[in-house]
Amino acid sequence: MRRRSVLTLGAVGAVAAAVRPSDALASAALPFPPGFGWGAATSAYQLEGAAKEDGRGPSVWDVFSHQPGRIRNGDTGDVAADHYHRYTEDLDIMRDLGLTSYRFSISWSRVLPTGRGTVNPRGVDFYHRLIDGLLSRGIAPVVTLFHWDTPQALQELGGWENRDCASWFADYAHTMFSAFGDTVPTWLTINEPKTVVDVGYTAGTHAPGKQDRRLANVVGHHLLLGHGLAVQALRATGGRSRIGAALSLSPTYPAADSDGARRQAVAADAEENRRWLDPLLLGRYPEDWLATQAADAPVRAAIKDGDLAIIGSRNDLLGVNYYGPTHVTATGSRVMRHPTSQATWQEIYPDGLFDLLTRVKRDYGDIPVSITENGMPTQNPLHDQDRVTFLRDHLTAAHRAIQAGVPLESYHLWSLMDNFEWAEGYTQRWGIIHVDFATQRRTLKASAEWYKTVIANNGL
Ligand code: GCO
Repeated sequence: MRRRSVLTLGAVGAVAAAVRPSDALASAALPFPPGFGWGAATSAYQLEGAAKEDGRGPSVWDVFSHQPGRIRNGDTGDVAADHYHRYTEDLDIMRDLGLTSYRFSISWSRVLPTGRGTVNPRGVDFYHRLIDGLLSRGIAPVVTLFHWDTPQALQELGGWENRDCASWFADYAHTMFSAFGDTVPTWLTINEPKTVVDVGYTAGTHAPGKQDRRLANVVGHHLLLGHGLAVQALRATGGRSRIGAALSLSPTYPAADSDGARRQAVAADAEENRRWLDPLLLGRYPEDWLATQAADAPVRAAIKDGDLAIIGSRNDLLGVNYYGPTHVTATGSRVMRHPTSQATWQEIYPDGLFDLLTRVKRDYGDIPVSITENGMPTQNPLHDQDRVTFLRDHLTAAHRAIQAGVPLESYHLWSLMDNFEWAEGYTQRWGIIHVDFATQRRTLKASAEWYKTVIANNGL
């Protein structure tokens, strides 16, 4: 059944290249709404390289990746996919794929080398060229302001542990809103604050490499505060751009048919999802999550009067990064119930995306949703049929969510091309474009050819 549908799509794709998208649309068995955004996502440190060029300052990831033992094989993002120099070629690849949306992030320390104060015009110019190159190819820029790369100069002042970082971030955001104005239709403030908290500050395997859960939760609050202040800064410009955050969300399920497991799944939902969604979209922390914080937990003191009104400033959209579900036993242990990928933390469960999207609508109303990341790594270099299956199954789930009334407006797979996968270095390839890191040669994988057809047909 699956094999057959791939073959059918392949045949349609060959024809679709020669016809207008509206003609092709009729041939999709699962058509997406007209104007649906077909995208791919990347982030600055993972893709750009040029770490020391044109006045860029270091970020926490430059420092962390150069510490011995932090990254597999001692890899760093110094060169990465060299996108800083090859962005024109990359823009042409995006156009040839037919992308209508591209999510990337701005390197804060490229535009503000010490995080605040003097702007680096050469850094700003790079993003002008990138944005103009997207617009001239009919691709809508979706721009993330913070994808984990805190300027090192600010880290030395405490980074996100310091409440002032929220204001530094809002000032940086304001500088970007002024520089790019309405050429950026969609801004995303913070990417996956959960990962900063859980991996950067608790496990310590991401920058800045701390292992302090209490401090981590303070960081989480300050990230949310920075988000809210940036939303307010955008509103103050009077521009037409929209703004939201990109959250990594994971539907939680009891791993057993017992009251204990069901209770633990609710607790895990508070930790995984509601502690981020509720402040952003409802202007409050969930009571059950707050109850897990000890009376002397520093996060309690970090939450000041008025913060939640700022954090809960109206968002125009919600960015959802979906990689898989969470299953919890009666004792609160996390267990896997579905196949994984080369990323051993990942559980592949497409129906979880349907559950997640319909849940957002049910509990948070009709806020427009963009899938800002979804994907898997595979060791198949070019013939990545496993990724094609993954993408098709998740897009099918997304389509079902749209049928159920979820205002889903766009989909960005992770990732446009192979890149620096954080602590895994270059050992995990997440792209639909293969990058030979020795030559920087780009080659379309089977998944890229497949996605091109999906886009041409505006559906599966
Ligand atoms: C994320 C990340 C990406 C990762 C991807 C795969 O926001 O988690 O944005 O940077 O590369 O998720 O792990």
